[in-house]
Amino acid sequence: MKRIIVSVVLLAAMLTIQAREVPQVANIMARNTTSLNGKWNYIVDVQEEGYYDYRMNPTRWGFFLNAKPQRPEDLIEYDFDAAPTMQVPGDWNTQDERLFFYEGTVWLKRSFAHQRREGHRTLLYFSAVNYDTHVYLNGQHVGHHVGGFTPFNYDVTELLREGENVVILKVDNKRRAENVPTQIFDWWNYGGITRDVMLVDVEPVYVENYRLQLLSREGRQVGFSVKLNQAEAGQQVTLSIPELKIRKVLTTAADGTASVTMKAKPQLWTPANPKLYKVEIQMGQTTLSDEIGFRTIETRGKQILLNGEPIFLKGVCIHEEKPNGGGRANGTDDALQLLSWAKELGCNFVRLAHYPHNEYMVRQAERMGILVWSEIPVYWTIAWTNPATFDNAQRQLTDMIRRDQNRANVIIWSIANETPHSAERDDFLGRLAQYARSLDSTRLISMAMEVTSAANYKNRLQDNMNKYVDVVSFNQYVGWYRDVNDAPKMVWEIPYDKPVIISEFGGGAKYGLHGPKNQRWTEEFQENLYEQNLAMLDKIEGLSGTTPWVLKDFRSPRRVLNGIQDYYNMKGIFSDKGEKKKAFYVLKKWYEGK
Ligand code: GCB
Repeated sequence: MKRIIVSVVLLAAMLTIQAREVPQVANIMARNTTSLNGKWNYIVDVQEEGYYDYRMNPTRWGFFLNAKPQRPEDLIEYDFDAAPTMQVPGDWNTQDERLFFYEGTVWLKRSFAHQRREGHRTLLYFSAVNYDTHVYLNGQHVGHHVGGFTPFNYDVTELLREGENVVILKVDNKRRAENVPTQIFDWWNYGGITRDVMLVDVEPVYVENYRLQLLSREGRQVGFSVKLNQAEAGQQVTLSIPELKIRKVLTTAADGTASVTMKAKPQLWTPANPKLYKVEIQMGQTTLSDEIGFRTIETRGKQILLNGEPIFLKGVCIHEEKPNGGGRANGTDDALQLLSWAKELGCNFVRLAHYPHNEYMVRQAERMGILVWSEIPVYWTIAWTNPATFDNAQRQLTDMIRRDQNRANVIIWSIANETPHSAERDDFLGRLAQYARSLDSTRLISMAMEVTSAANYKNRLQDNMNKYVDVVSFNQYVGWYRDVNDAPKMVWEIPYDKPVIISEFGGGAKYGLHGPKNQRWTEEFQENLYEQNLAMLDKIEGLSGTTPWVLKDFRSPRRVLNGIQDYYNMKGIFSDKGEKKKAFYVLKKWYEGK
């Protein structure tokens, strides 16, 4: 009997010492955080012996225990503290040349000191880890997450110790058919903890997320809503926007939410005047600061209207990659570098391809007056009939929207890129589009489609997804995957009364390689391709924007031509080093006229 009681007590203790995943806390930059960035020890585990035993069953004695020999005769065949270190955030491919092409499991470990704060809770927050991640704290499994470009967090209060703590991640970036993205994609599969890691100090009841936006221009109606982490009634949340003389005290309902609509006359956010207001949201001892802009975005027939005025989106596609040799971009400096080039081109818009970029990028664009198309990596041949694949895509969509729903510059949520037509794909994407709209009905929904029929130079866009999108976008590669001389003969039929964005066009050139305009890979070839394409695009009825492919040359394992590509997709308007190719000037001039 005594043994049973002891076991029950032990079991109860084990059950309480647990961490759990909680919904993403928004506006991480304003939270009370302790950074866990810096040097992490890593062990490359090609056969995952730190996770599976020699019968391929998950082992209890895995690397997550961070075991150390206790006696001289003990056999432990790994030692994190003797292992090399890499910088976090950072991909592993560009930090260890042996890992340049590596796709598999790497274990990462870091120790940190912690002091408990009575009455507070602690979350362990990852801005993104690519791709499949198991998180352990002090030897305990905290959670498992899939998806490489969105934040996730765990309440680890009970697992934290006073003094030294050890966090260990098993990160696996193997490509798999059921993943999002799937097995094939035209960019580098950078693995690792690619964005910030931190501990977040919160009160037991905290503001999980909120939304503040202009509801209507005419009545100057501003809406604010807030959601707590718990269904707690009677909590007071105060919203202040000092410059607008707004101060509202809201009381939460039984479901832990509250909302209010108020009259306000803010200056509107525009690319020319990206006005942001200082906002404070206070509850209990905690105040969250933000900077928020007010604008409306809508469509009328084939026009996109920003603040009620038609706007032409002068854009460019961007991958989240650093210049000068690649590696995942992260942080304000990288964002500033990439976005300044887009500005130099004359852009007021960027397509952040092909996955949600880091939050610094979106916020920096907002400060610079650059509108954003944000997308999830539902790219090419997704496993349309696999329910887990759908759940994964839906989760990435949710986390992208939850993170950036207060950014005035984000105007388009895109749910897919160049997906092959089928009934299963239509079902998958249809559900995803409806879900996106249910989460956020205040932005436009789009996806990068393809033109499927092209007899006699007649290109007709036919896609069953047309009814789900607000903006009809499609990629076309006349001049690259088709003859450039076809351009003047092309006729484009887009049989939908919706605005049109050409979400990709372009072709490759090696910076500094010169020759006649019909010689592939020369700057002149790309220059001519841009001239022909821009003239052709000018004839498309309802054209509301373009995002040529792509701002700068970027690493891709699919681009193997020696001496020219060397594992770079060369369609950049800038080289990887930031040199301007001739096409830059053609596009810039065209944008000046728009
Ligand atoms: C596309 C894809 C993009 C590729 C590009 C290319 O259509 O959407 O991810 O990198 O073409 O260079 O072929």
